Amino acid sequence: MERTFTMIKPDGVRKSLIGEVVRRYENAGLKIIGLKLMRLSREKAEELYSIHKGKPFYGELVDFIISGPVVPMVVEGDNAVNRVREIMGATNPKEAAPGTIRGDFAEEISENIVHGADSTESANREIPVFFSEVELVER
Ligand code: IDP
Ligand code: MG
Repeated sequence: MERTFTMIKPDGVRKSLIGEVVRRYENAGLKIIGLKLMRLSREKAEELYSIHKGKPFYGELVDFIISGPVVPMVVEGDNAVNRVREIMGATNPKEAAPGTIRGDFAEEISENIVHGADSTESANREIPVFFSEVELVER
């Protein structure tokens, strides 16, 4: 059993895709064990995206992720990290396959609906940025 961190970005919330994203994870047999709706502080946004600091798109990325409410989630299941990444689709929506979240609902790389941890190491770093252990539910 593996845990991963995933988050609906402000564009996904704005487009009323909260239910759609959750449904796709649940339909794949993944379990939501933590979920909330919140607005990120700049500090939390910079912590989430610390590995991108210095890249040309970093400032735009942080400004965007704090531009509206987001839905951070912890998802559990066999191979959860890779399966969530597959359901999300490629980072650039222009390269994302139809049937993936980004392929179906996003147009621009800067607004691609969802975030997902890219490894178990990233998941283990990102989960505590958003959830304390008591907020994660055994089920
Ligand atoms: P990921 O979200 O698929 O893991 P990363 O490479 O980790 O992709 O980049 C984090 C986020 O930064 C992406 O989801 C995307 O929104 C944004 N991003 C990545 N590359 C670019 C770019 O070249 N221009 C603008 N935004 C970018
Ligand atoms: Mg990433």
